[in-house]
Amino acid sequence: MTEITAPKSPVTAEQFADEIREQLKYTQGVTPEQATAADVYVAASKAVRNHLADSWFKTQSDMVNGDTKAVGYLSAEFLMGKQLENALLNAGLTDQFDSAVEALGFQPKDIVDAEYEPGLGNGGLGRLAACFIDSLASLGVPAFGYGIQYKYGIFKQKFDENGKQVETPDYWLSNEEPWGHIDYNRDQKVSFGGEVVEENGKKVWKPAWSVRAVPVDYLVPGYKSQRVNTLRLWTAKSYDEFDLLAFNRSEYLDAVKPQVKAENISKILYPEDSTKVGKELRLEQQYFFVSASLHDAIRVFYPGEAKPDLTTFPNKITFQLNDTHPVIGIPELMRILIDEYDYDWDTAWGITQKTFNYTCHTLLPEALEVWPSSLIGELLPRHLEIIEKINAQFEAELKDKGVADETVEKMRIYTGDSVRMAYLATYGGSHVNGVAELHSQLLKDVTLKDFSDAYPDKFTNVTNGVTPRRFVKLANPGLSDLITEGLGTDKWISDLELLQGLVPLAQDDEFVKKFAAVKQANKHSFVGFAKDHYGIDIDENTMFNTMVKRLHEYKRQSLKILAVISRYAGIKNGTIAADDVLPRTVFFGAKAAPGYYLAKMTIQLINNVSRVVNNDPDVKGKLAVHMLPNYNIEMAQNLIPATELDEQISQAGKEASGTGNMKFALNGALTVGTLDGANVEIRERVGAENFFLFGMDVNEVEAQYANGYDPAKYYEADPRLKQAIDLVADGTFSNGDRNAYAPLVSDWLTKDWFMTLADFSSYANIQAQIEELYTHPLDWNRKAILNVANSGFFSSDRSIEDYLERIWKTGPLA
Ligand code: OAK
Repeated sequence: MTEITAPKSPVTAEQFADEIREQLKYTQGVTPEQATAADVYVAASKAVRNHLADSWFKTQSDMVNGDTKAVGYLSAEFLMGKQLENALLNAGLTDQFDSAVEALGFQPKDIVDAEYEPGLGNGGLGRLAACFIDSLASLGVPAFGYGIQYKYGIFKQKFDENGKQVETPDYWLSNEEPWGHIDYNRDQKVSFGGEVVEENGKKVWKPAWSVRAVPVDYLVPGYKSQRVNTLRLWTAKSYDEFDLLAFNRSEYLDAVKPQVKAENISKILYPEDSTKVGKELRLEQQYFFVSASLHDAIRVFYPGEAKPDLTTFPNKITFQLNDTHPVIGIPELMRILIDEYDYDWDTAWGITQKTFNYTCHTLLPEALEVWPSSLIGELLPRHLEIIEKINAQFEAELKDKGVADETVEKMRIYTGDSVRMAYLATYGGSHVNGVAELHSQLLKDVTLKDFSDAYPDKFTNVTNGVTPRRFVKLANPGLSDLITEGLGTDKWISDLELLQGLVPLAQDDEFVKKFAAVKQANKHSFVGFAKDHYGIDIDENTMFNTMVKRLHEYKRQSLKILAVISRYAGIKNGTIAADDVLPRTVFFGAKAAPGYYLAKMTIQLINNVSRVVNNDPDVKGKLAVHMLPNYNIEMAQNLIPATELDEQISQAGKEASGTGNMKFALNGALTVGTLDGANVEIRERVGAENFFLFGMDVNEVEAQYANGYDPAKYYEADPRLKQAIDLVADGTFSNGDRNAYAPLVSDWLTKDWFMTLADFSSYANIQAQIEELYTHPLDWNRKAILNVANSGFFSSDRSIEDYLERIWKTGPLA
């Protein structure tokens, strides 16, 4: 990692306290005596931001003046989590902050907790983007994250009295937000609609309406790197003030219509995750942020140049397309080059193809975006023409390569009716990557097979990672101190492979006991967190068993809840002997897309199983189930370090990677999981004997599909499964109402697309092995330590290094 000296200004705790006081007085307008925790949070955040400013300016000028290529990470989502604690850590100001706020009469934790978590992402894809920009800055690589500053983030989840998910809006900007800096002077115009005409032999787009894209800049400090990058999130503003004539006619709603239409673009994050969405507003959002970002990059790298030499553009910046959401950037860059800067098609294509790379984050066909041509034609008529031409060129190229006509037909980017964004991205960029070995292999073998046959060199893998700063150092201070003690250094925070040095300590009983004590302390603090946040009582002397992630059928929360029901029934009817029952607390956390019927019903079922189980004296002290509302980054940071057994139980071949799996392993949980996504690599690294594997692998799943899968067969074959499903069907978890879960039960018995039933027996059987090990705490904790020690590979720093080497071909600033 590059060490860069200056311009960081060291500060004492006293000076930092004065800076906070100053912010309170002169920007907040309160005296230190009047200040609340929320005031101090805002003041301290602004003080930290001020400390980062010089490094930020220096990073920008080094980037523009140096010859290191920058990275532009184009992503519709950045799920950042709370900022203050992370910024303090990375800026090296944690100790000063702690003393300063104490001097002001506050507890540091209360100040940090006063921050409202920004939820500008749905799940894995958005959180990965946040980990990546942390790692880019920490490695000293100049980078921009480009996205949207949604006014409303991912919905807040509550449960009604029947256990159903209720979504409430997340207006995260309702209080002062000290991190984003709105920059009205670096706005961009983004246009839509209208028509394309020919003028002097040139195509000219005459748009019908435009919005003003205004950047809101967030500083992204690297950990001990002295580099501060930029996360630039665009907000949409109207060019039209309200229509005074309409207003005077008392047509109040009409008067503000244009303004509302423009500002709607950045109003709300689509709450879908790996599910189908195809809405006009979403395409508007995508084009809005991508067009603004490309123009912004040209402005940044060719300041003041009216006729810049854009053939050098790919040497200045490489754009990573975070899934298909920003793929409209490919025709947009073509349009900019041809229409705005007069390049010919071939030159423009050369530049464009060199500029972009595409990461695919899914294996679900329905999550690969396909837009109706009619919609693109209406909203972006010039782009549709360009896409048609790209497609024609592509088909010709394939034919030249000798690809068979029927294969060319299957590969078309533009079918006449629709545009396949994943295909456009694959052809329009230099590289395509999946996010774990297995996923990248399946992309080549199945999802994008024809493309991989035609362009084998484009395809590569970059296994995901997570930032050790947020997910170990901040989330798990107890474990962090123990690791530092064990290794004799804290360098692991920026070089996570050093965790390997813990391997021998897994044989040192004293170390193992300390490790176990840290886990117990984390469980204890989670009990307090859960009491404060959810009002629930948890027994910390039970095994903490967690499944947190988005709710999706392929992730198979159903499998977990059916196993819980089976266990409940087994304890109640004595098939599981009382002495054999290992006390467990099962935690679920999951948001379902608001329109995803079966996913929402699964949440309702979990809540009602929880109600019945937790109130049944027969299982008291043996089994408890909690569906924790509103799973978010804060909950992850508290629950993951307290977890002993993690569930990664998706159907093999469906989870692209998973990143929760990495967070749990790094925090010393053991995993029960299938051979799916990055589980495969985690198991390889931590050792098969330290991972609870069950279920079918990809080939077995494929064979089942091919042979005509029949779930009912499995229902009949395993009495535990039959009993669990019967209890759902007979009203046990719905106050006797046999219809409540009928759609879910019927889906299990007749369709079960993700083969929950087929994997049930294997999953239920492995529980005995898990529990046996748990009754030997030293052995369990040895394995947990080996999980930590061998998971250094799953740092997002390593992922970024792989991107630099395999795709971006650039590196840190000098
Ligand atoms: C969201 C929308 C469309 C396509 C994919 C996603 C998504 O969130 N995918 C997830 O990305 C993560 C980061 O790569 C992976 O770890 C998850 O497996 C994947 O589901």
